[in-house]
Amino acid sequence: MNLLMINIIGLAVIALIIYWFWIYKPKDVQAKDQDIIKITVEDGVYQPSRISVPADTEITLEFNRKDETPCAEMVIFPELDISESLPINKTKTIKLKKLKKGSYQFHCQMQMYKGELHVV
Ligand SMILES: [Cu+2]
Repeated sequence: MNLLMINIIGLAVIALIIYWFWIYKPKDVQAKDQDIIKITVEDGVYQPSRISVPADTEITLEFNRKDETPCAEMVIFPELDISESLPINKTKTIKLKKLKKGSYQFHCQMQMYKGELHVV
């Protein structure tokens, strides 16, 4: 493999990383009052990772962790004082209180997994 090829591959990898971390924005999933939103924890992403919630409604999140790496073990909602460990291949239910308008992040302890609640 010559040097030019290596450079091109290197640039492609950098472009992919930039796309993944800064440009790629999945669409919001719309939740209604009393909805249960199932979130799969796998391959470095929460699926779905962006959830739109009407203000003053109560929804429940059900996390299903498939990623066995310790990275995925915790889910933390810093603004909501929620910090829960996620068992592997089991459902972890987190019932959210009524929220005021705003954005609330959730992530694993290293912030590799990231998600956001949009309360509107
Ligand atoms: Cu992590």
